[in-house]
Amino acid sequence: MIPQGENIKLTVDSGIAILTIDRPKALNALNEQTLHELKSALDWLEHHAAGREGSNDPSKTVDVVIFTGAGEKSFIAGADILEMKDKDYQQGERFARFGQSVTRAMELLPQPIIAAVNGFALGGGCEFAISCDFILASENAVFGQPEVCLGIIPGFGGTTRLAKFVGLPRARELIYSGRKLKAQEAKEIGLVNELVPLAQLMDRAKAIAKEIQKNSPLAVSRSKKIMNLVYSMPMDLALREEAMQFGSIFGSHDQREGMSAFAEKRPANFKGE
Ligand code: DAK
Repeated sequence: MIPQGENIKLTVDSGIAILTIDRPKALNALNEQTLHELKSALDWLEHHAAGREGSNDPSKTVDVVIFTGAGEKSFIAGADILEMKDKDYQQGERFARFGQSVTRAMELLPQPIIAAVNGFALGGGCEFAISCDFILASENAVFGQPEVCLGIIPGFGGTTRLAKFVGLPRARELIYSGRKLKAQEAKEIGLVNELVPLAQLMDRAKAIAKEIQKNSPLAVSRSKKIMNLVYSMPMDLALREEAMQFGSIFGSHDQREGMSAFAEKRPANFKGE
């Protein structure tokens, strides 16, 4: 069964999953319950990647995930400030560690995740967006890391990941100032890949997902893995890993099929194996 939660909705259609944070009363802010529900949904998605054991039911195999917020105003308005405000040192650290494990699970998910940012992506919301593979945003989107305005620091990976999107000097400026930036500026500085009117956001995200879906799921997930490794490894080790992964994909069904299809001038039939 596809997992659902009080604050999370997960649907799967033709290999494209839509994972929605749905907590309208708090502009989709992430409380602990929502983080737990999100983690369960990610576990399920991981087990339903093409070629995984347990993914035998093709109607539930997932090639690409679209991650969004419910409604027209907010993607995720951050971690839940009201739930966080009375935490002590240990509770704060535990909360940050759990949130980090969820954002890390997103990076490690075999399938690409497209963030479809439909409004406020503040604090933890921005951190969840940058834990996706790339960001598509609506014209009303607003990004920011306003934690310092609340007397805290980014706790779900923002101090490490934001720089990967916008470069270290700009990440510093955004985190130290806590200022909010509108969608257009987010696009100009490379945080967002593409801007679309809100009404077209999900259609555009699905169109990109379909483009990705035409390719070998095995090759796409390996590419994702290597691109994330580059950030956690010295360059020489990352290149060695790339060469090993490149080599190990030879002999797979998808490699043989993709190259035979090219030679035979026909479309490839990939299996993710
Ligand atoms: N948490 C809880 N409730 C929130 C919320 C949030 N982050 N954001 C909005 N809400 C709630 C509001 O309290 C309000 O509830 P009611 O009063 O109706 O009950 C409802 O959502 C609607 O919000 P507003 O009335 O404020 O709506 P506006 O359109 O006027 O303003 C806004 C929208 C997004 C500009 C405003 O709500 C706002 O500034 N929200 C807070 C945004 C923010 O500062 N986000 C960053 C949160 S800090 C860490 C772990 C994680 C993190 C840090 C450390 N460790 C433990 C170390 C991450 C931190 C954050 O994400």
